[in-house]
Amino acid sequence: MEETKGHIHPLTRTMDEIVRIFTELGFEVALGPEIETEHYNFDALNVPKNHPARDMQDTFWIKGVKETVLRTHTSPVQVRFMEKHEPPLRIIVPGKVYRYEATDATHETQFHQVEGLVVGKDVTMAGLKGTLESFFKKLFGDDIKMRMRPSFFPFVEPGVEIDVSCFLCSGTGCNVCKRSGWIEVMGGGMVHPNVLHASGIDPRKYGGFAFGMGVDRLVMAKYGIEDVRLFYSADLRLVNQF
Ligand code: 2NM
Repeated sequence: MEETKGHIHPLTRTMDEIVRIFTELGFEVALGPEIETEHYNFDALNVPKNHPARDMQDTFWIKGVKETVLRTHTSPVQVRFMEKHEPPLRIIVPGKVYRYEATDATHETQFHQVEGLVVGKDVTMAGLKGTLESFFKKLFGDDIKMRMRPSFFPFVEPGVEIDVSCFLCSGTGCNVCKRSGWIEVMGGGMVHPNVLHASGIDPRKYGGFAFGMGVDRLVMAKYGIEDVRLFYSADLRLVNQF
């Protein structure tokens, strides 16, 4: 055996590093169940009854257990946390999530997310931008640039997509950023009043921002891993490189 020492999987290492950085920024870690109810996974998050994400094709429904799913995002943990805690709150939720879709080089049915939530008085979009700028500088280095573009998610309004300048070519253009100089790494926005209300928080008194990122694709880009399925293939030629 060339290498007999055990070591931490690159996905776990990156998850741990992201959590450490947010902890330094004053966030608390919250965890919750991977098997969720339709209420916490969709209804409380302002996802309409007819939304395509609820389709059999996109969500794993638990057979024989009505209204029960494998969580499709970690946001239900945030709803559970808001129900139990008074603002101000600042949490980060790392964990596994599940989507029922065909598996290929860039799609797996199980992947990893880190989501964040800040609720309080005077919580603004500028606060979101500043928080994420600090985060990306700690993760990628001081030279990283960030930009926000308008987007839509049912649980936020307004919603944004967040790009960082390519951490591989510094924005000059490479394969990973498809010669654009930018990589889309996150979504976010101001928490929708319906979500605050469904979580027991008065949207007239408090506001919130939230954000979420998929970690698998980030690790793939960082290390040039071309197939997401390699992460769980049990092929030690992959893990032994790290
Ligand atoms: C995203 C994009 C936008 C989000 C919202 C919430 C909650 F629960 F507070 F409403 N958590 N995370 C959110 C918002 C996540 O991921 C792409």
